[in-house]
Amino acid sequence: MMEGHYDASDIQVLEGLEAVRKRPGMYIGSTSEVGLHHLVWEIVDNAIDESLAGYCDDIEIIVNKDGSVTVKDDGRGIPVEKHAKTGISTVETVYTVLHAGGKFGGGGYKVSGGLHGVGASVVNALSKWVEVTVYKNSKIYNAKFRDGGHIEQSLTVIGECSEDRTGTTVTFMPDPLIFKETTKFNYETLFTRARELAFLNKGLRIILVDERDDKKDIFLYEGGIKEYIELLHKNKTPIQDTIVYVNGNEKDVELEVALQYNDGYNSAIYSFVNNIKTPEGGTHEDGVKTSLTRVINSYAKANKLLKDNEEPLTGDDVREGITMIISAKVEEPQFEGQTKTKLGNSEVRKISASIFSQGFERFLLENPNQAKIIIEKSMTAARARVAAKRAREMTRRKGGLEITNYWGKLTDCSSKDATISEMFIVEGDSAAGSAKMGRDPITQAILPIRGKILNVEKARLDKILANEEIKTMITAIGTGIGEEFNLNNLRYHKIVIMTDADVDGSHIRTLLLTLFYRYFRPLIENGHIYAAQPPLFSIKQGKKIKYVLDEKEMADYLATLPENAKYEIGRMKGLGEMDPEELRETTMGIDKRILRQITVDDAIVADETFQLLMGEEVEPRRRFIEENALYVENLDV
Ligand code: 1YM
Repeated sequence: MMEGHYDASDIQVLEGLEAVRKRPGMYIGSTSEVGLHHLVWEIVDNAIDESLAGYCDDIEIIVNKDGSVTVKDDGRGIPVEKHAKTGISTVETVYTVLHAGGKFGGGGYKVSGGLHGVGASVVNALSKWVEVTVYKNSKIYNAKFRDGGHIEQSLTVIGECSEDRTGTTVTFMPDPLIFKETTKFNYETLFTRARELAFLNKGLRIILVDERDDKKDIFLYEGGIKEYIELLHKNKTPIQDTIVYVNGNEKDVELEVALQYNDGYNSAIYSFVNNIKTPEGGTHEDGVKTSLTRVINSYAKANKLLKDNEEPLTGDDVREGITMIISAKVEEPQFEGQTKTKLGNSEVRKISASIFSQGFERFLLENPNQAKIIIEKSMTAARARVAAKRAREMTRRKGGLEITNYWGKLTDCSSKDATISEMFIVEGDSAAGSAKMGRDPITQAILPIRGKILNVEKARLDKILANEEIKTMITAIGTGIGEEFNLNNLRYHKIVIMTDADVDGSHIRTLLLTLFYRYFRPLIENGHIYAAQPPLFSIKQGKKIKYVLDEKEMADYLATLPENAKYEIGRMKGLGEMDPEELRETTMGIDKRILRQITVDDAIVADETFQLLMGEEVEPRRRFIEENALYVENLDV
């Protein structure tokens, strides 16, 4: 706008307003139905500013029979004296000079959507006619404008009123030359925004009247946004019996937050700056969200609800099921983003976080039961998140594998050092029992696998993946599978398949190798998969026992003995019949055991075998299994 002195000649004034008529979209967004309704809010904004300044309690919005709209307030009334710069009354100046915010009045009062009456001249520019009436100084003042802001009647005293009667009444008729689509106001649209404004400005009464068909609504919320939450939760199931309400003031920023959790999983956050919706969020919203996460985490830790070794709750965790309204009042808001509905003022982030933290911390301390409900909700969300992630990791592979955080029958080792940790996948409960007792509990984990898996021989791999023990195994390995595979998350550098050297044993081994080959191939490629080799024979000489894997090894060993040596040959029982000592001595103890490291070639053979296993013919299947049973070769070091 022009600086310095200028007189308010009609010509000059109209130059400004003509600009608005030429490009209405620049001032009210569009000339559609949405733009039309902006006219109402521009005028209402001035009344709301007056209420924020503390001078107005009632605002009335009336849609008149002729289609015009009247907005009334009981504030101080727009100043009527001659304006120093324009030489005409302030009322006429406000309505005819296209001015920037803060140029009029004393400043220092809160601004709502429209900046300091800025919108009034825009409304005038886009109206067929406007009439402004001011009640002030026991007088009634009136000014009239026509066809985009031409002064029809300068501000004139048209009557008297009682001393305590003050306020401003504005009536305008939208210009059909501008609003070509429609000039008809929609009651529903007015209703929704009027109610929202009443929620956002507690204690302010907004009356909405439609003279076209006798409708009237009165909005007055002493609880403000707290009552808004109640409304939003009307058809939901809140899990708290109170609504969290925080408000405060810091360095020209005023913040109000109300929130409540429901039993759902979505989060509904509505944020506002100076009564304007900020669907793109911004610094006020960021500050509150960050502080919500931080305060909940520190409360959960301080109260031992969250252990030190547990992962902190994420923002999504603490926002699950939340309904929250954030309303900030900022002196000079900077709007950014695609639709200019994102608050950019960086200082607001810290201030919002600080105000909200203080109030919310206090709420949690004063309401431990509510705090517990909130923390539990967040922790459940965290658990669900972890489970969902695993499920996602699994299901991303073909075949719908579902997995929850499933540790099943795993007896884990106590070491968290993967490089020294081993997991034994053991066939049969009794063998697993011995293995548990014979193991080194620090480095060796035991996962029992029942023969029941055998029944899935005709099942597709994805069915096998749904098997409880397999699920546990996948969880225990920790890497995820398929695309999600991450070797860094491997929990055991040795995964040992420990099965009997019989048909069932080789069947299980085949199945597991196929699984590793298809879904965990890097584990094989990096040498993490082993087969345990329980010995077939024992050679006893007095107290000394030598275990050998097969006949050939036995023959080799016996050849080393003197001719007159006395010994006793025993045939080893199945894994399930060994006692813990035997198992440790022969198969598990790292000093004596023999492990066969599985190669990719082994796995390919197993995979082919698996294909065959899925075939219909029984005999070749059985033969194949027996022929492909894995034999002892490599000595583990
Ligand atoms: C129905 C619309 O415009 N009310 C209204 C507007 C103003 C004031 C009071 C007001 C403001 C100030 C001092 C001030 C406006 N004044 C101006 C300006 N209702 C409606 N009610 N006294 C009264 O800001 O200091 C612009 S709007 F600029 F003239 F002060």
